Amino acid sequence: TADRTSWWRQDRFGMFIHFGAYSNLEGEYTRPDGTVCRDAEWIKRECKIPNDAYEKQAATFNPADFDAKAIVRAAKDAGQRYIVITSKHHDGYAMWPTKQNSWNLRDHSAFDPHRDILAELKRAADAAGIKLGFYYSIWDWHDPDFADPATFPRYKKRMYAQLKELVDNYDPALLWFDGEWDAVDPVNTWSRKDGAELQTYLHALNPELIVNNRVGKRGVVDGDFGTPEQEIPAAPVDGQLWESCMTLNDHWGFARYDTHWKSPATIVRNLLDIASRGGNYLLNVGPDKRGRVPQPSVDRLREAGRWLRAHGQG
Ligand code: FUL
Repeated sequence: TADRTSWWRQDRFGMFIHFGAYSNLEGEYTRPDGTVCRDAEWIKRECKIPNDAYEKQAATFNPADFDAKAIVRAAKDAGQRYIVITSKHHDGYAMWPTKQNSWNLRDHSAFDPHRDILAELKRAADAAGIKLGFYYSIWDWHDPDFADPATFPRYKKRMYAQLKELVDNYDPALLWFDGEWDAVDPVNTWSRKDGAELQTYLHALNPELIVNNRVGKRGVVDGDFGTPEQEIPAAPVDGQLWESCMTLNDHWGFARYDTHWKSPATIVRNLLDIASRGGNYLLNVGPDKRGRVPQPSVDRLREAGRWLRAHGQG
Protein backbone atom coordinates (compact mmCIF):
# COMPACT_ATOMS: atom_id res chain seq x y z
CA THR A 1 0.00 0.00 0.00
CA ALA A 2 3.01 2.33 0.41
CA ASP A 3 3.09 3.10 -3.30
CA ARG A 4 -0.63 3.21 -3.75
CA THR A 5 -1.03 5.96 -1.16
CA SER A 6 2.00 8.06 -1.99
CA TRP A 7 0.16 10.80 -3.96
CA TRP A 8 -2.47 10.99 -1.23
CA ARG A 9 0.08 11.28 1.57
CA GLN A 10 1.79 14.10 -0.29
CA ASP A 11 -1.39 15.93 -1.21
CA ARG A 12 -2.48 16.41 2.43
CA PHE A 13 -5.47 18.66 1.79
CA GLY A 14 -8.66 17.68 -0.01
CA MET A 15 -12.17 18.95 -0.69
CA PHE A 16 -15.13 16.87 0.43
CA ILE A 17 -18.41 17.52 -1.39
CA HIS A 18 -21.76 16.44 0.04
CA PHE A 19 -24.31 16.72 -2.72
CA GLY A 20 -27.41 14.63 -3.30
CA ALA A 21 -31.20 14.56 -3.46
CA TYR A 22 -31.25 15.91 0.12
CA SER A 23 -29.54 19.10 -1.15
CA ASN A 24 -32.77 19.89 -2.97
CA LEU A 25 -34.48 20.49 0.40
CA GLU A 26 -31.67 22.85 1.46
CA GLY A 27 -31.88 21.62 5.04
CA GLU A 28 -35.57 22.11 5.68
CA TYR A 29 -38.65 19.95 5.31
CA THR A 30 -42.14 21.33 5.71
CA ARG A 31 -44.52 18.59 6.75
CA PRO A 32 -48.06 18.37 5.39
CA ASP A 33 -49.28 19.88 8.69
CA GLY A 34 -47.09 22.94 8.15
CA THR A 35 -44.51 22.22 10.85
CA VAL A 36 -40.88 22.47 9.83
CA CYS A 37 -38.10 19.96 10.46
CA ARG A 38 -34.43 20.70 9.89
CA ASP A 39 -31.50 18.50 8.92
CA ALA A 40 -29.17 18.17 5.94
CA GLU A 41 -28.09 14.86 4.34
CA TRP A 42 -29.89 12.92 7.11
CA ILE A 43 -33.14 14.81 6.58
CA LYS A 44 -35.04 11.83 5.16
CA ARG A 45 -34.47 9.83 8.31
CA GLU A 46 -34.29 12.51 10.97
CA CYS A 47 -37.46 14.21 9.77
CA LYS A 48 -39.11 10.85 9.01
CA ILE A 49 -39.99 11.88 5.48
CA PRO A 50 -42.10 9.12 3.89
CA ASN A 51 -40.56 7.49 0.81
CA ASP A 52 -43.12 8.85 -1.60
CA ALA A 53 -42.71 12.41 -0.33
CA TYR A 54 -38.93 12.15 -0.55
CA GLU A 55 -39.13 10.70 -4.05
CA LYS A 56 -41.54 13.42 -5.07
CA GLN A 57 -39.22 16.20 -3.97
CA ALA A 58 -36.23 14.48 -5.61
CA ALA A 59 -38.11 14.52 -8.92
CA THR A 60 -37.82 18.34 -8.88
CA PHE A 61 -34.05 18.32 -8.20
CA ASN A 62 -32.39 20.40 -10.90
CA PRO A 63 -28.78 21.31 -10.16
CA ALA A 64 -28.47 23.19 -13.46
CA ASP A 65 -25.84 25.55 -12.03
CA PHE A 66 -23.42 22.79 -11.06
CA ASP A 67 -20.13 24.08 -12.45
CA ALA A 68 -17.37 21.50 -12.22
CA LYS A 69 -14.71 23.94 -13.40
CA ALA A 70 -15.66 26.49 -10.75
CA ILE A 71 -15.58 23.81 -8.06
CA VAL A 72 -12.16 22.59 -9.14
CA ARG A 73 -10.95 26.20 -9.26
CA ALA A 74 -12.22 26.77 -5.70
CA ALA A 75 -10.37 23.67 -4.53
CA LYS A 76 -7.20 24.75 -6.30
CA ASP A 77 -7.40 28.27 -4.88
CA ALA A 78 -7.66 26.76 -1.43
CA GLY A 79 -4.60 24.60 -1.94
CA GLN A 80 -6.72 21.45 -1.98
CA ARG A 81 -5.26 18.76 -4.21
CA TYR A 82 -7.94 16.12 -4.31
CA ILE A 83 -11.72 16.05 -4.29
CA VAL A 84 -14.06 13.44 -2.82
CA ILE A 85 -17.73 13.79 -3.81
CA THR A 86 -20.72 11.80 -2.60
CA SER A 87 -21.69 9.46 -5.41
CA LYS A 88 -24.40 7.95 -3.20
CA HIS A 89 -25.23 8.93 0.37
CA HIS A 90 -27.40 7.02 2.87
CA ASP A 91 -30.57 7.99 0.98
CA GLY A 92 -29.36 5.67 -1.79
CA TYR A 93 -29.73 8.29 -4.55
CA ALA A 94 -26.99 7.86 -7.16
CA MET A 95 -25.46 11.02 -8.56
CA TRP A 96 -24.54 9.34 -11.85
CA PRO A 97 -26.70 7.53 -14.44
CA THR A 98 -26.42 4.10 -12.85
CA LYS A 99 -27.97 1.19 -14.70
CA GLN A 100 -28.82 -0.67 -11.48
CA ASN A 101 -31.94 1.32 -10.66
CA SER A 102 -33.76 4.50 -11.57
CA TRP A 103 -33.14 6.19 -8.23
CA ASN A 104 -30.52 8.50 -9.67
CA LEU A 105 -29.87 12.00 -10.93
CA ARG A 106 -30.57 11.22 -14.56
CA ASP A 107 -33.71 9.12 -14.20
CA HIS A 108 -35.29 10.75 -11.17
CA SER A 109 -34.87 14.52 -11.31
CA ALA A 110 -35.66 17.61 -13.36
CA PHE A 111 -32.01 17.80 -14.46
CA ASP A 112 -30.79 17.77 -18.05
CA PRO A 113 -30.61 14.01 -18.82
CA HIS A 114 -27.60 14.56 -21.07
CA ARG A 115 -25.49 15.91 -18.26
CA ASP A 116 -23.45 13.78 -15.86
CA ILE A 117 -21.94 15.77 -13.02
CA LEU A 118 -19.47 13.07 -12.01
CA ALA A 119 -18.13 12.94 -15.57
CA GLU A 120 -17.98 16.74 -15.64
CA LEU A 121 -16.08 16.81 -12.37
CA LYS A 122 -13.72 14.10 -13.53
CA ARG A 123 -12.88 16.04 -16.70
CA ALA A 124 -12.33 19.30 -14.83
CA ALA A 125 -10.24 17.61 -12.15
CA ASP A 126 -8.07 15.82 -14.71
CA ALA A 127 -7.50 19.07 -16.57
CA ALA A 128 -6.34 20.72 -13.34
CA GLY A 129 -4.21 17.84 -12.10
CA ILE A 130 -6.56 17.20 -9.18
CA LYS A 131 -7.37 13.64 -8.10
CA LEU A 132 -11.02 12.64 -7.84
CA GLY A 133 -12.52 10.19 -5.37
CA PHE A 134 -16.05 9.03 -4.59
CA TYR A 135 -17.83 8.72 -1.27
CA TYR A 136 -20.19 5.73 -1.37
CA SER A 137 -22.58 4.76 1.41
CA ILE A 138 -22.94 1.04 2.06
CA TRP A 139 -25.99 1.79 4.18
CA ASP A 140 -28.95 2.39 1.89
CA TRP A 141 -32.33 3.68 3.06
CA HIS A 142 -33.96 3.33 -0.32
CA ASP A 143 -33.09 -0.11 -1.60
CA PRO A 144 -35.69 -2.54 -0.21
CA ASP A 145 -33.16 -5.38 -0.17
CA PHE A 146 -30.70 -3.68 2.14
CA ALA A 147 -32.36 -4.10 5.52
CA ASP A 148 -33.25 -7.78 5.40
CA PRO A 149 -30.42 -10.31 5.86
CA ALA A 150 -32.36 -12.69 3.58
CA THR A 151 -32.33 -10.25 0.66
CA PHE A 152 -29.06 -8.50 1.46
CA PRO A 153 -27.10 -10.59 -1.07
CA ARG A 154 -29.26 -9.08 -3.81
CA TYR A 155 -28.45 -5.60 -2.55
CA LYS A 156 -24.79 -6.47 -2.37
CA LYS A 157 -24.82 -7.57 -5.99
CA ARG A 158 -26.28 -4.23 -7.07
CA MET A 159 -23.80 -2.39 -4.90
CA TYR A 160 -20.90 -4.26 -6.50
CA ALA A 161 -22.33 -3.46 -9.91
CA GLN A 162 -22.65 0.23 -9.04
CA LEU A 163 -19.08 0.34 -7.81
CA LYS A 164 -17.90 -1.32 -11.00
CA GLU A 165 -19.74 1.37 -12.97
CA LEU A 166 -17.98 4.04 -10.95
CA VAL A 167 -14.52 2.50 -11.35
CA ASP A 168 -14.93 1.63 -15.04
CA ASN A 169 -16.60 4.85 -16.17
CA TYR A 170 -14.96 7.52 -14.00
CA ASP A 171 -11.64 6.01 -12.96
CA PRO A 172 -11.67 7.39 -9.41
CA ALA A 173 -8.38 7.50 -7.52
CA LEU A 174 -10.06 6.79 -4.20
CA LEU A 175 -13.23 5.31 -2.75
CA TRP A 176 -14.52 6.66 0.54
CA PHE A 177 -16.99 4.23 2.06
CA ASP A 178 -19.42 5.00 4.84
CA GLY A 179 -22.45 3.56 6.59
CA GLU A 180 -20.86 0.28 7.65
CA TRP A 181 -21.96 0.62 11.29
CA ASP A 182 -23.51 -2.11 13.38
CA ALA A 183 -26.71 -1.83 15.27
CA VAL A 184 -28.40 0.64 13.02
CA ASP A 185 -32.09 0.43 12.54
CA PRO A 186 -33.03 -1.34 10.35
CA VAL A 187 -30.41 -4.06 10.54
CA ASN A 188 -27.02 -3.45 8.97
CA THR A 189 -25.33 -6.79 8.51
CA TRP A 190 -22.11 -5.41 7.02
CA SER A 191 -19.14 -7.30 8.44
CA ARG A 192 -15.39 -6.96 8.39
CA LYS A 193 -15.35 -9.95 6.06
CA ASP A 194 -17.70 -8.14 3.68
CA GLY A 195 -15.25 -5.25 3.77
CA ALA A 196 -12.25 -7.42 2.99
CA GLU A 197 -14.10 -9.08 0.10
CA LEU A 198 -15.15 -5.76 -1.30
CA GLN A 199 -11.59 -4.48 -1.18
CA THR A 200 -10.32 -7.53 -3.01
CA TYR A 201 -12.98 -6.99 -5.65
CA LEU A 202 -12.09 -3.33 -6.07
CA HIS A 203 -8.37 -3.96 -6.27
CA ALA A 204 -8.98 -6.53 -8.98
CA LEU A 205 -10.70 -3.73 -10.92
CA ASN A 206 -7.94 -1.25 -10.15
CA PRO A 207 -4.99 -2.14 -7.89
CA GLU A 208 -4.17 1.57 -7.41
CA LEU A 209 -7.47 2.46 -5.73
CA ILE A 210 -7.11 3.95 -2.26
CA VAL A 211 -9.89 2.89 0.10
CA ASN A 212 -10.81 4.30 3.53
CA ASN A 213 -11.27 2.22 6.67
CA ARG A 214 -15.07 2.41 6.67
CA VAL A 215 -15.00 -0.27 4.01
CA GLY A 216 -14.67 -2.62 6.99
CA LYS A 217 -15.15 -1.87 10.67
CA ARG A 218 -12.70 1.02 10.94
CA GLY A 219 -9.92 -1.16 12.33
CA VAL A 220 -6.24 -0.68 11.53
CA VAL A 221 -6.35 -3.52 9.04
CA ASP A 222 -9.42 -2.16 7.24
CA GLY A 223 -8.64 -0.08 4.17
CA ASP A 224 -5.72 2.27 3.71
CA PHE A 225 -6.52 5.06 6.15
CA GLY A 226 -8.48 6.00 9.26
CA THR A 227 -11.30 8.55 9.14
CA PRO A 228 -11.64 10.67 12.31
CA GLU A 229 -14.71 12.86 11.84
CA GLN A 230 -15.00 16.47 13.03
CA GLU A 231 -11.92 16.04 15.20
CA ILE A 232 -8.16 16.02 15.17
CA PRO A 233 -7.08 12.91 17.04
CA ALA A 234 -4.72 13.68 19.92
CA ALA A 235 -3.05 10.31 19.53
CA PRO A 236 -3.41 8.87 16.04
CA VAL A 237 -3.37 5.09 15.80
CA ASP A 238 0.18 3.89 15.36
CA GLY A 239 1.04 2.81 11.86
CA GLN A 240 -2.28 3.90 10.39
CA LEU A 241 -2.62 6.65 7.82
CA TRP A 242 -5.49 8.98 8.61
CA GLU A 243 -7.57 11.81 7.31
CA SER A 244 -9.71 14.15 9.42
CA CYS A 245 -12.89 15.10 7.64
CA MET A 246 -14.68 18.26 8.75
CA THR A 247 -17.56 20.48 7.84
CA LEU A 248 -16.96 24.14 6.99
CA ASN A 249 -20.07 25.09 8.97
CA ASP A 250 -22.18 22.69 11.06
CA HIS A 251 -23.63 20.52 8.30
CA TRP A 252 -22.27 18.30 5.54
CA GLY A 253 -25.13 18.85 3.13
CA PHE A 254 -26.42 22.34 2.30
CA ALA A 255 -28.52 23.99 5.03
CA ARG A 256 -29.57 27.48 4.09
CA TYR A 257 -29.83 28.72 7.71
CA ASP A 258 -26.39 27.49 8.76
CA THR A 259 -24.00 30.44 8.82
CA HIS A 260 -21.69 29.05 11.47
CA TRP A 261 -18.63 29.13 9.20
CA LYS A 262 -15.11 28.27 10.26
CA SER A 263 -12.80 31.24 9.80
CA PRO A 264 -9.91 31.09 7.32
CA ALA A 265 -7.57 31.18 10.33
CA THR A 266 -9.23 28.09 11.80
CA ILE A 267 -8.98 26.28 8.48
CA VAL A 268 -5.27 27.03 8.22
CA ARG A 269 -4.64 26.14 11.86
CA ASN A 270 -6.48 22.82 11.48
CA LEU A 271 -4.59 21.97 8.32
CA LEU A 272 -1.20 22.70 9.87
CA ASP A 273 -2.13 20.92 13.08
CA ILE A 274 -3.27 17.84 11.15
CA ALA A 275 -0.30 17.87 8.78
CA SER A 276 2.13 18.18 11.68
CA ARG A 277 0.67 14.98 13.11
CA GLY A 278 0.99 13.19 9.79
CA GLY A 279 -2.66 13.33 8.76
CA ASN A 280 -4.70 14.58 5.81
CA TYR A 281 -7.47 17.18 5.99
CA LEU A 282 -10.68 16.66 4.02
CA LEU A 283 -12.72 19.83 4.29
CA ASN A 284 -16.32 19.81 3.15
CA VAL A 285 -18.51 22.01 1.00
CA GLY A 286 -22.24 21.44 0.46
CA PRO A 287 -23.62 22.82 -2.81
CA ASP A 288 -27.18 24.18 -2.80
CA LYS A 289 -30.09 22.74 -4.77
CA ARG A 290 -28.92 24.48 -7.95
CA GLY A 291 -25.48 22.94 -7.50
CA ARG A 292 -23.70 26.13 -6.41
CA VAL A 293 -21.04 26.02 -3.72
CA PRO A 294 -22.09 28.62 -1.12
CA GLN A 295 -20.17 31.87 -1.56
CA PRO A 296 -19.12 32.00 2.14
CA SER A 297 -17.42 28.60 1.61
CA VAL A 298 -15.65 29.78 -1.54
CA ASP A 299 -14.51 32.98 0.19
CA ARG A 300 -13.11 31.18 3.22
CA LEU A 301 -11.34 28.57 1.14
CA ARG A 302 -9.78 31.29 -1.00
CA GLU A 303 -8.59 33.21 2.08
CA ALA A 304 -7.05 30.08 3.56
CA GLY A 305 -5.34 29.34 0.24
CA ARG A 306 -3.94 32.86 0.09
CA TRP A 307 -2.38 32.43 3.52
CA LEU A 308 -0.92 29.06 2.59
CA ARG A 309 0.64 30.45 -0.58
CA ALA A 310 2.01 33.52 1.20
CA HIS A 311 3.73 31.18 3.62
CA GLY A 312 5.03 28.80 1.03
CA GLN A 313 2.56 26.04 1.90
CA GLY A 314 0.23 26.28 -1.07
C1 FUL B 1 -21.05 10.13 8.41
C2 FUL B 1 -22.36 10.33 7.69
O1 FUL B 1 -23.43 9.78 8.39
C3 FUL B 1 -22.51 11.82 7.51
O2 FUL B 1 -23.73 12.13 6.90
C4 FUL B 1 -21.35 12.33 6.69
O3 FUL B 1 -21.41 11.79 5.38
C5 FUL B 1 -20.02 11.96 7.34
C6 FUL B 1 -18.81 12.32 6.52
O4 FUL B 1 -19.99 10.57 7.59
O5 FUL B 1 -20.87 8.84 8.78
